[in-house]
Amino acid sequence: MAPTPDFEQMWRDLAPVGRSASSGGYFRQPWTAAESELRSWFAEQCAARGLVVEIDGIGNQVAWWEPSDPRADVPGVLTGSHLDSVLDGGAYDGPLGVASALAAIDTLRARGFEPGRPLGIGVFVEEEGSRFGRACLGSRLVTGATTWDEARELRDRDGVFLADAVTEAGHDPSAGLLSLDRVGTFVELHVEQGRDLVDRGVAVGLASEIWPHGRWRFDFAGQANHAGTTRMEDRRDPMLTYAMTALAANKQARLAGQRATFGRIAVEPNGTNAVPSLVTAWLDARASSDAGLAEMVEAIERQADDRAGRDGTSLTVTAESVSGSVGFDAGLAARLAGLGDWPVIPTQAGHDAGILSDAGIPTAMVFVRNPTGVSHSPDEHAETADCLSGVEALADVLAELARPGAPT
Ligand code: HGY
Ligand code: MN
Ligand code: MN
Repeated sequence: MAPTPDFEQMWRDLAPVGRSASSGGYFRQPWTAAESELRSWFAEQCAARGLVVEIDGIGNQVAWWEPSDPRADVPGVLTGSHLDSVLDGGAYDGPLGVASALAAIDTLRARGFEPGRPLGIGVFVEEEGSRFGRACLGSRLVTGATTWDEARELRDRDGVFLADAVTEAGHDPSAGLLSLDRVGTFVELHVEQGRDLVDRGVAVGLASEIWPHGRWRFDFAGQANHAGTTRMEDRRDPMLTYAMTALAANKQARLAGQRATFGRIAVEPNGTNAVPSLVTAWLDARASSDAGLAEMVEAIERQADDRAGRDGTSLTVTAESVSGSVGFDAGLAARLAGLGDWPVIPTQAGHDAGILSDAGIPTAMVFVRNPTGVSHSPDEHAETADCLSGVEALADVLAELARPGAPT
């Protein structure tokens, strides 16, 4: 086999794909040219390593390193992550887990490791939900948490149906979805999206849990009118109701020690000299418990409703993507943490690992230090030395899970 690119070369090869010349951020939305280029890159890297790549009807991929002993067709170990990004996102969120998985297999081979069970790398599409609004859409479809009949009706900001975007990108949804039947354990390496590891002064950690989180669409309807001739007391201005709701959400989150963000808004008709008729805003809310999340969202909705009553506007709230709390397999986390004395820490970020864990697959996450904690931003960063420590840690984890005779 020809020499395969090491981690740093893979990272250099990925750097320009979908990168904005102005912001330096990434636009790797699913079923677009940039993300398709990454999907091809992954298939090439797997082929170069003799891994048999499978792609499903919507673009999810899995590649397996088969044990030389055919009797070892026992539940396999899957690692991997996603290649799509948020709008103007960072380089590491997603691709670090995929490049590290490829590099970890190279490391295991360099160590002379022979897997005692199938060892695979998976890449799930639309993890960010940045185009069709449903987080972890690829892994939800594969696990059945979302059905294709429901998902196909999702539309992006341009009104394109999911089914059309998938087929226009060259996939055939009727070909079906990946099967996870062979997967006994899933491990996702991910850049930490927070400051826990950097504050502890360590390069690698494991995940204990994912906070429950979700996305709610708030439609504030008012009355379009002239920005100049309409007296202030005669207005039914949905922008006002939205603005007060954004303030209320921020206050609720701060008071409760949770997280709430309105990061996306659409205004109709979006004219400078007109009171809007409609303001649509999306709330991203996250909390340390399912009850806390429900309580906070209810409080925000209640205050928005009250304000709408005073503004003469109306409000409709629609839950678009909700993910319950995830507690990763504690025994698995403890067993793996012992490999490197790694801390086991919570995260407020959603991951495909959470979806597979919800589907009953014992799952772990390996975090790599993020020196600033910044993520979902062109400023997202991880030091090369820490990325390489992550590769070594992932190789240790995969060796522990896939070695001959490893307990399932
Ligand atoms: O939004 C999230 O929690 C994750 O980064 N997809
Ligand atoms: Mn991610
Ligand atoms: Mn993300």
